[in-house]
Amino acid sequence: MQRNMSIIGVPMDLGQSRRGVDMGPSAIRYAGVIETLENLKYNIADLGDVAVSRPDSKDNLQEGNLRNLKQVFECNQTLAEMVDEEIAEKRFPLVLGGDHSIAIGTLAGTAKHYENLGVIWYDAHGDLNSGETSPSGNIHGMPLAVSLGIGHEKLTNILDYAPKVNPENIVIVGARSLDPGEKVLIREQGVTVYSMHEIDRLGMPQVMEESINYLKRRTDGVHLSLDLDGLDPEEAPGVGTPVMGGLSYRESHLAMEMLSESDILTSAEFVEVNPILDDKNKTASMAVGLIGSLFGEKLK
Ligand code: 6HN
Ligand code: MN
Ligand code: MN
Ligand code: MN
Repeated sequence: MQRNMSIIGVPMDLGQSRRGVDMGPSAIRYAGVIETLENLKYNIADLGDVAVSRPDSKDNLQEGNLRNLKQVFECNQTLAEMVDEEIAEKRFPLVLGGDHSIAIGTLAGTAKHYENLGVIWYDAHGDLNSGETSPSGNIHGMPLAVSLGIGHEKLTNILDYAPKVNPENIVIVGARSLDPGEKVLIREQGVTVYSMHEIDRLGMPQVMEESINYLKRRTDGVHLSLDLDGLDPEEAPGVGTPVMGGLSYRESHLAMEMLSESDILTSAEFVEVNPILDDKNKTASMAVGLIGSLFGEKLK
């Protein structure tokens, strides 16, 4: 794993409807992410937060079925350029959200650098909607579809290329709330999904082993996009779209430890931490605990 790492905060809350997730990067920094990584001997450059513009009342808030498209696009464009530059300078990008719409920018900046980027999407949701299939109009439910080239052209074409990712290089882990259009897309495009059903049947060790081996065989870089709502909301309450019956903190730690051992990751992001809905910064602290395991913290 690359020892030089850049942290990029993205205080974005316009990709969904509940305020507070814009404070996610602060909460994760407050919970000690930099200290944790420095103790693990990474050279950290904290690049601060990407600017997110506010929609004013004159703006057309909804284009098609996409809420705040203009602001989400602008922020992701900037994020994509930053991620691109960090990778070009051989620094590992660690992006802190913010709602999951920011994966649009992270993946745009990342996928340029690989022939065949793999993606692990750790989430209760598939985030595979488009304006046509979305039940909410919230762009945080769309970033994975956007990376496949499906969705509004402004979003799919960031950095002037599309698609970013091959659907067969995507593995979703923890899904338990998929919309009808997302299920169709998963079948049609050959996305691999370990839903809670498979995780219950096989256990996390086998799920991660299969995922890692699969991606190792067919990709030349792997991005982890970890949505904290993949965890069970009883344990990680500080998220905007909680779904019961999720992954435990322990299972998630194991997943991170196995990823760390595999050494396949080339970029990562942790998203959807909402401190307003949290219980004493517990969810942000979990994010930092998981980041520690992901980057090599050992229990003994
Ligand atoms: N997330 N599938 C729902 C929608 O509105 O499209 C929920 C999306 C949640 C997105 O958690 O990042
Ligand atoms: Mn998500
Ligand atoms: Mn590529
Ligand atoms: Mn989610």
